Amino acid sequence: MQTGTVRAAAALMLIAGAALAGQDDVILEVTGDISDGKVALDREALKALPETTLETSTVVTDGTHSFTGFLMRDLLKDLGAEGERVIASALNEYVVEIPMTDFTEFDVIVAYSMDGEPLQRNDKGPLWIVYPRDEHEALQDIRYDYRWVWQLSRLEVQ
Ligand SMILES: Nc1nc2c(c(=O)[nH]1)N[C@H]1C(S)=C(S)[C@@H](COP(=O)(O)O)O[C@H]1N2
Ligand SMILES: [Mo]
Repeated sequence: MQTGTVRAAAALMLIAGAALAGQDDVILEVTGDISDGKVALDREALKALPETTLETSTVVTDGTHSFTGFLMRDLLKDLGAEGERVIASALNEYVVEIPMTDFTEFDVIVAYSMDGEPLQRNDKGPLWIVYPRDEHEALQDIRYDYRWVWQLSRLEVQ
């Protein structure tokens, strides 16, 4: 991937922001140890990242589902993130700390769709951190279940 794709999209958003207020809703804010200190990303900026799909079961749904989104490590690389951990926060005030190594060891995705349908705010959306739980026995553990943040709205790199 071309480094900086999301950063460029975020900069464009800032320029267009005033004119398009309300239309290009920010769905993810990233702060902390990243190149620009703080970025606000809308759906379009996130779609600039390579799309990836993951088939997995979850602890909160029946059967397996197909999740589409982008790799967490692609986003973090694009933003120039450097750190040991990411603090992920959700719309419902849920907060959890995730070690950076999760994203290098596993293909953890940030999903915006499930079974081809955009994730809705009232049902785990707009973004949901999804681990490839069926591919790795190590991930079938409560320690990782905590990190499947749904209604994800903010990442703080530390
Ligand atoms: N946004 C958000 N994500 C969350 C949570 C939450 O309360 N809010 N709970 C976490 C926990 S503690 C677990 S075990 C899994 C499954 O949560 P559940 O068993 O409460 O449904 O989702 C995780 N993601
Ligand atoms: Mo939990």
